[in-house]
Amino acid sequence: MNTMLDDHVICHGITERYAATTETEACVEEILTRGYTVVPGSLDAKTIALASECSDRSYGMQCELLGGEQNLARINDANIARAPCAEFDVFIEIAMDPKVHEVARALLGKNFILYSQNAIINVPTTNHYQFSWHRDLNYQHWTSSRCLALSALLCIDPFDDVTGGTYVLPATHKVEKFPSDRYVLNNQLCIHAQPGDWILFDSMLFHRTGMNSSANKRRAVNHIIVPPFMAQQYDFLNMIGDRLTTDEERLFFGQGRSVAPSATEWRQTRINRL
Ligand SMILES: O=C(O)CCC(=O)C(=O)O
Repeated sequence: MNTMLDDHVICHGITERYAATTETEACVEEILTRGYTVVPGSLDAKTIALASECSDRSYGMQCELLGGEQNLARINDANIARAPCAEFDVFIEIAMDPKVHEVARALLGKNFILYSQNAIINVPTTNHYQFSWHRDLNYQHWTSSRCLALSALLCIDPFDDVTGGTYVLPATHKVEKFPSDRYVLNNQLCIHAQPGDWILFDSMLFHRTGMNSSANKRRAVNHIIVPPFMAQQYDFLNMIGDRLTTDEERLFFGQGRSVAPSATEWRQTRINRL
């Protein structure tokens, strides 16, 4: 028997295992097992640079619309651009990255929609509400055998110990309760990534934004992707329906998912489809 274990895997008493023969399968295995993975995206440097500029501009526009940044600070919502796709098309392109959709399809099945899209602007030495541990499906303290939602965080700037990567507690998507302080401090780890990478994670994984002690902003765009039985956080179709150009975009942003005004209209819609 070969006992050199560092570069190959031997096992016994095992009849079932993952194969991970494709990139997508490898991502899925990591998300199902430890709760997260990091993959290079499909977007070029020019698109990432545009997303960087547009995150800041979108946030500025939203502050103005809501009566100033101080009002967002009062609701713990400073330095987040919510649904930035409403202001800039580049965020529609980002939300449609085929690499992310392939993983979403493998985890959630053929039908999935966008629950939310938020740009997180991590300003040096400035508090951010996302510094606190949370699940993206807030207030939920139960687990499911299948992945219920996929979070897809596009890194716009470098993610490391100095800029404040994303901190995670591996495998906690499979544990109901939030762990003790002692467990958190011994087991938290900081994900490092490059601009253009996606951090993909089970939305039930406990995570937080890391404190930024660099000299520059650290930006990211988070997407929560869910099966269509879950209601969206924002009515994307209402906001950007007229700017969507393909059926795939329209379905992903929620076409056909609004609540039926009555049981008769619910039936009529189905009859009209025949
Ligand atoms: O900014 C990050 O690193 C994580 C963002 C986050 O926690 C969130 O959007 O829920």
